[in-house]
Amino acid sequence: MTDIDNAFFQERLAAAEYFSIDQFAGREEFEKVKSWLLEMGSLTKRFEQATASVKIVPHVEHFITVKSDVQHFLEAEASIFWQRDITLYGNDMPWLIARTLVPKKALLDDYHKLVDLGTVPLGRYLFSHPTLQRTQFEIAEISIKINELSKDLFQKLFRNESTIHPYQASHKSIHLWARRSILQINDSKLLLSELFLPISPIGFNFY
Ligand code: VNL
Repeated sequence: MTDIDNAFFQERLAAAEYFSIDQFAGREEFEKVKSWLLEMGSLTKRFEQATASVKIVPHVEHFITVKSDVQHFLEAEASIFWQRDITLYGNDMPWLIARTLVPKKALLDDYHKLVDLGTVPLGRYLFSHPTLQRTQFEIAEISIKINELSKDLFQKLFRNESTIHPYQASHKSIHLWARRSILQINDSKLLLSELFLPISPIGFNFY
C-alpha cells in the first residue's frame, strides 16, 4: 500500500459514523466477527496468533491540528496532536489501517515513546503498561464502491484470493468494519481508530 492508498482509507475512517456496541448486538454479520471487533487487548497480538508474519508500515508520523469532533471525543483541551498512520500486513497482505492520535501534552507525560515507534507495533508498547484502560468503544461500517478503487489498489487488496471480479462487480460495494476507542494511561488519553481491510481474518460483506 502506498501512502496515497493508506490516506484513501484513513479519510473514510475519519469520516465514518460510529455507534455504540449495543446498536449492533444480535445482527448476524456483527455476531460473526465480534470477537475481533471487540478485542480489548492488542489486535497485533491477536493477528500474530493467526499468521506467522505481522509487519507494520508507518505512513504518517507528525504533529497536526485536529478537528473539533476528535478533540471533543478525547476531551482534550488543546488541538495539537501527534498523528501516527500505519498499515498492518499479515503474511504480506494488507489487513488493517490504523490511526493513533495523541494529545501533545500526553506525549510529554506518559506517551513520549510513541514518537519514534517506526515499524514497532504500538500495542507492544501500550499493552505492556500496567495501568492501561480502554473506554468508549465504538463501531462503524464503511462502504466503498468497487469502482472507487483503482485497478492497482483493487489488486493489492484482493490479490488472487478473491472471488470478486472488479469489472463484473463495479456497481457493487464492499462493506468493511471499523472501530475506535480511547486508551488511557494515568491522565493521558489517546484515540485509536482501526479499519479491517477485506482480506484480513475478519473478512467483509459484498453486495
Ligand atoms: C498500530 C498497530 C496501531 C496495530 C493500531 O491501532 C493497531 C501501530 C491503532 O503500530 O500504530 O491495531
